[in-house]
Amino acid sequence: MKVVILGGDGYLGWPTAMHMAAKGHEVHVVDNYLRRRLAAETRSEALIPTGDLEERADLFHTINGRRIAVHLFDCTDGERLSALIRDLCPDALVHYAEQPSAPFSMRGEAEARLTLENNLRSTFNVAWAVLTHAPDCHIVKLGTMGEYGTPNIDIEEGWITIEHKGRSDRFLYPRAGGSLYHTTKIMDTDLLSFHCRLYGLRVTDLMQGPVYGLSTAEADLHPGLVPNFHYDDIFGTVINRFLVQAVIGMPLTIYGRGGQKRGYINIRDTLRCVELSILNPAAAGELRIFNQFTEIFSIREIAERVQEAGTRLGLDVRVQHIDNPRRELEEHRYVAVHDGLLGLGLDPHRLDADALTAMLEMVACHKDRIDVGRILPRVRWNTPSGTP
Ligand code: USQ
Repeated sequence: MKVVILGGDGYLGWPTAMHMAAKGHEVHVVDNYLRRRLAAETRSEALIPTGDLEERADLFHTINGRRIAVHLFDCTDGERLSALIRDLCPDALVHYAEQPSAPFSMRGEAEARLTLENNLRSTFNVAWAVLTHAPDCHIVKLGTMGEYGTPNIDIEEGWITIEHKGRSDRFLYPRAGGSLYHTTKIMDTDLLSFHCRLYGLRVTDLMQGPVYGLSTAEADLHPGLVPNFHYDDIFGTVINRFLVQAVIGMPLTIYGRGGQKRGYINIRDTLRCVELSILNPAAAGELRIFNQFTEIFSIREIAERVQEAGTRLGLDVRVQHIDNPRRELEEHRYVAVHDGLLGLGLDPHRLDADALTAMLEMVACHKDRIDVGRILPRVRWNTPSGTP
């Protein structure tokens, strides 16, 4: 298949590109290095420096023999994106080209505006480029479990049938984003839903939970192929942050009471989910939604597991509840269906002691690069300016 990956330089974009290329697909990546720029501006660079896309694609070619084509432009530029889709006419397009950080989007007006404009424009441009030049192309869009919020009823897989005054109909499941970033993802889903209903676009929207890990089959081939592993408060996700904290002997930062539950997924499973979605496309006119996570944990449970694994390695891992910089429920129900991808053949990796120990060992190899100054929360949700 011919696959275009937008946001191909990202934590998930680059590993997805290698995974799909290694499976024999023709892969094209697009990126404008927005996340690298934002990370540099907020002192949030990844733990392990990575080469730019051209360097990584060359390295991958030398090691694996397969080429990944690199296109450097901004997906908010509709003309550039349309021209690429017209020239390539891909079978599938994976859309990761978004500002991915909830804390960044809550930092202040400029960051909120950038998140809103970048995410919605890129999604709108994707819909139009595909409709105009490759209407059969299957769009695989990265959404987030955070679109649903933390409702007091079971979370269905994207859609819910509602009975009202003796009649029933099927609707998108109610959404309630906890940050502006999450809200842009809700708006993306609505945009795609509209274009599916009216013009027959085929879309799979993947509602993914926080991802963890830095090992994939291809990334493990060479240190220069590693994903952009962030551990700071802005771009780092919680498990990756806890691994780093454990390695440097800093107490694990549980925000508030730590009863916040989310659905987590190993980066290896993310790649498989995207591959399974591509191999089993949505029908024309269908907005298919999968909940992309494998296990649900509270923050307290994650901290306990990291502590256990760290103790195995002789680390002194402590846990500290700190003031929650976010506005979120700290104790709540979280029951979410996630059958779709399992039905397509996903065989999940578990967050067990062996997995955590292996990740701690990998992080420990880069201990000298860890900057303690970027770990504690620097953004607060409680004022529109993001300041404490
Ligand atoms: N948390 C802590 N301590 C920390 C960091 C986070 O207790 O040091 C808590 C947060 O308060 C939150 C939970 O961990 O309750 C998850 O936070 P996170 O930073 O791992 O994830 P989040 O900001 O929600 O965003 C990440 C990705 C985003 C993706 C989302 C999926 O950055 O792109 O959409 O996970 S979800 O969380 O399901 O919405």
